[in-house]
Amino acid sequence: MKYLKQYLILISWASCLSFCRVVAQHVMPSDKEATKETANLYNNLKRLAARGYMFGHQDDLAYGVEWKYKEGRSDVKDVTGDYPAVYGWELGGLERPNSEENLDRVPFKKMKQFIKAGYERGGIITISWHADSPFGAQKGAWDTTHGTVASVLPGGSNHALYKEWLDKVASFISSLKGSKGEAIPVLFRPFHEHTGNWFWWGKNACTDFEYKTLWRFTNYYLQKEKKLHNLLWVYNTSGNFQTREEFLERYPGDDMVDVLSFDAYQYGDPQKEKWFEINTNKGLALIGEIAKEKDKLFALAETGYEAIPYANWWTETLLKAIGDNKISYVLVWRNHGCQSDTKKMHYYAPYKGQSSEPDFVKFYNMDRTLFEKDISSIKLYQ
Ligand code: BMA
Repeated sequence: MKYLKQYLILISWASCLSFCRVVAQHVMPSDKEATKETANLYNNLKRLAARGYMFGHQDDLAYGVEWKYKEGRSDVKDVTGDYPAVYGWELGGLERPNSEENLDRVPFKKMKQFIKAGYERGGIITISWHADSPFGAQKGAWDTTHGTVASVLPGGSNHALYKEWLDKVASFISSLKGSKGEAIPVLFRPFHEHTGNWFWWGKNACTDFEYKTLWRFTNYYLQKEKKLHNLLWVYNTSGNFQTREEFLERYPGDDMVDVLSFDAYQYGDPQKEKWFEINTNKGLALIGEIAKEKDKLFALAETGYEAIPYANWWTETLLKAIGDNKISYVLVWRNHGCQSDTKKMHYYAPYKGQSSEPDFVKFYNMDRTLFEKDISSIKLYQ
């Protein structure tokens, strides 16, 4: 009897300990009602960051340099034999009346299919939104008229219109379902690069308070009114901040953010000047510290070197820019190809035959860089 009691106590202690451990390990993202797959993704991404960072590419499955809408094709896959681990998609244009395609002419119907295909293979989905100015689509998101943010907030002249836009965003996101009918988790990155001066939500176009209110209202509306619980919220500045205060100036709050990030692009010749490498590395270290304190993820949400004119950019520059920072992912922008107006090449991932192809394969083969084959076996949603 005595032994039985001790045995029972031991068992209950052991199960309590393992229960506590499970509870301690499994934290909820900022949305306390997040779906199972979304919460799993959040927790698994935290563990994954210790092992390496995922590579992402914008519009990867839709088109590449000199091709469009070819089933299963991807410039990244043409070069490495593998898909990226993260797929970036863009909602800009969805807010327009009867809009069928986004600002980069990707039909929303096709985008949904690509998102499902990437998710079914175990990939991660991130979505940005270059929403038009509510005062008119002429300059799109690149309209810096003061007062625009204030106009979409409660009490503002465009508030009702803004809610209609959010209804469209919600309807798009809630249509993203996996094969078992589960909501596909999405890393949502609205109102990005807000420390820059080029969007209507940018630094000079609205006050810190207005920006935070825009974020908080959007989060509230999508989560509480539209009941979207499959979003991880990605806070994103441009790469121009120098201090943690600057990075956090418009931070809307831990209760509405899951990933800290910024965007930074390479310009000039990285062989002559190292500012991109140094600045990006410094910025990542800085937001990495904040992420650690706040127990959040962090990422280099957009980067690239337009047309990749330096053949070793991947291992000589980007790899060093990331350094030892335990980011979750790095995403390069879209492979548009030749721009009809400027006749300039606009692409950020190599394609078959592009001069940085061998170096990108080297980058692909590194232990710390994760592509689809690395992550699909880990089952990040379970
Ligand atoms: C920019 C460019 C544009 C594009 C926009 C939104 O960086 O690629 O051509 O329309 O992003 O995707």
